[in-house]
Amino acid sequence: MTRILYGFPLSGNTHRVRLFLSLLGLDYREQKVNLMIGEHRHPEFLALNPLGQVPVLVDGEVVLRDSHAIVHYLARTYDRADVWLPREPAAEARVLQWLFMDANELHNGLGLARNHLAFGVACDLVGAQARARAALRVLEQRLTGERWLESGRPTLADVACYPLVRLADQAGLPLSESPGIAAWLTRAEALPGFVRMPAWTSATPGQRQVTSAL
Ligand SMILES: N[C@@H](CCC(=O)N[C@@H](CS)C(=O)NCC(=O)O)C(=O)O
Repeated sequence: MTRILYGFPLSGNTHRVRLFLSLLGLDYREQKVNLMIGEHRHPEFLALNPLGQVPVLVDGEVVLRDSHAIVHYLARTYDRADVWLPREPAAEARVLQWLFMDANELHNGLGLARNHLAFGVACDLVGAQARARAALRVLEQRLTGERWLESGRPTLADVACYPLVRLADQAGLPLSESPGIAAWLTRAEALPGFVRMPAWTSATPGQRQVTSAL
């Protein structure tokens, strides 16, 4: 079966899916959609995702957009032991809480601040960083005494939140005063199948240069 991840190396949303595919040990091919030159607005890509955003996963006949929907699909389809996403409704919803927090509070905080500082995308930086700090406080509180976000073991909650939190320094919010989060990132990076986000080492014309620590 053909499995293709359409994504971009610097995209945290793409990395969420790349990371989970790797943690599940699934084979796939990655097709780069170069956001810097507008490939996400080409008709062929818009046919896959009319929103013009990466990532998109093509899994045989199934075509899905949105990293959070994609990782949910992958968990339900390929994680037969329900290790990453519990079946019991309340336990499942507790994991999903973190996916939605990533898509809302973390994206609108860390994500927008990073887009501004790293890629020059206009935003209210002060507001975005304030939202990011509030979300990071919640994470730090949770991870002070807990090794993982839910269920006492690695779940989709950790996979969902990892990429943007790992990029916090690019949002102007280094994690030096968040020891719980820092230790959690280290634990996540030791998981079997963990893959790093592709490093960004060179400047793109017109963009502020960021040398990723990843
Ligand atoms: N909610 C979506 C957000 C996807 C998204 O914002 N992708 C960015 C890259 S990280 C993108 O494609 N931006 C291009 C654009 O919006 O023009 C997800 O989780 O996948």
